[in-house]
Amino acid sequence: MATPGIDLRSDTVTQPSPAMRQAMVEAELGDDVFGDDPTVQRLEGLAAEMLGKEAALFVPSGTMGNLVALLTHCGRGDEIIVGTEAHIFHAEAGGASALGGIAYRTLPNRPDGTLDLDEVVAAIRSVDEHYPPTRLLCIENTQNRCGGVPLSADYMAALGTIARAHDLPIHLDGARIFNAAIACGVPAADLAREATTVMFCLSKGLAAPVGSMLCGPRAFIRRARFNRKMVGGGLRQVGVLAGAGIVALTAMVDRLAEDHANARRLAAGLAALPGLAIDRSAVQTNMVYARVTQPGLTADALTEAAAAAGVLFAPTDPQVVRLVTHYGIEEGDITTAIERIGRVLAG
Ligand code: TLP
Repeated sequence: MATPGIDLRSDTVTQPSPAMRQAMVEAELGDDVFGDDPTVQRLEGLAAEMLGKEAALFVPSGTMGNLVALLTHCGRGDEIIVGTEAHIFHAEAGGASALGGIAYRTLPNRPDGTLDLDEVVAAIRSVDEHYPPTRLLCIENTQNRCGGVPLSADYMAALGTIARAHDLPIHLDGARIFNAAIACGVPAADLAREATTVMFCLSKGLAAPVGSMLCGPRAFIRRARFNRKMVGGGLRQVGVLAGAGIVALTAMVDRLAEDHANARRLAAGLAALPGLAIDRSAVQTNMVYARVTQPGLTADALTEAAAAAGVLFAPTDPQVVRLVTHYGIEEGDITTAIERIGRVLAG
């Protein structure tokens, strides 16, 4: 008998809820390139309001949202400050550089996901004909590769003080900003306050099938709309997706707390298994990173064996795997996943 798979590879694998499917069927549509789609307009208004920004733009993916933001903030030859573990630097195919001529000035993320504030100050270049102009500071919240850790409103405020003193805008990759908000117990707008622009994803823990939002000042979003068109992201009757996005924002935010509780359960269960090491203090949202310590076992080999046993997750480094909880994964699935992984490790 085939073992039903428990898919913990990412929160991107979520299926739309019944209410989302209903909203997609019923969405009132228009051609959004002409600015005619009322459902997209409602979603953009709602996103802007929830993030405390003037305006918002629907984009097909988080990667495109970040790219469009960077293309709108920066010109060719400009430099951005970004963490070495940031998705923008690590996992967006170098798009800002390849397509925008933008240089990355990287700073190491500390284990808690933050950038060291003194290092940020030191990385901001003075105006000099030898130097590429520092144009933007990028920060990620939650910080995915540091464990999905949330960065606090206090940290964001400290970063904002530095950025303002240097007249440097902040772009927030808030792919999972609502996970951060739930973990910190504050509204998402509080975490986005210091950022001029914020991108967040509807298609991850919020369970919409497709789509991300770029939020910021009205004039910025107008220019971003032009850049979205340039990179091929102008969509037509996209209210079919925006309808699901509205449900994501109105019905799916608070339930992220369940994913966080499931991640803590998963981390506790896996930490008790010989052959895995987990920093449980880093498990604050919906991600569990586990180091494979069993002699002779690699992350790839464990991933493959677990998949055969009906638990899917992903290697992120030669000895590290990532498991992500999300809508559709229940407490019982966590118990089953721990049992199955335990059996795999026991050989
Ligand atoms: N992250 C995906 C993979 O690309 C790694 C995942 O499974 O976590 N910012 C952050 C912080 C992200 O984690 C991601 C996707 C993105 C941006 C890009 O979003 P999409 O996949 O919609 O382009």
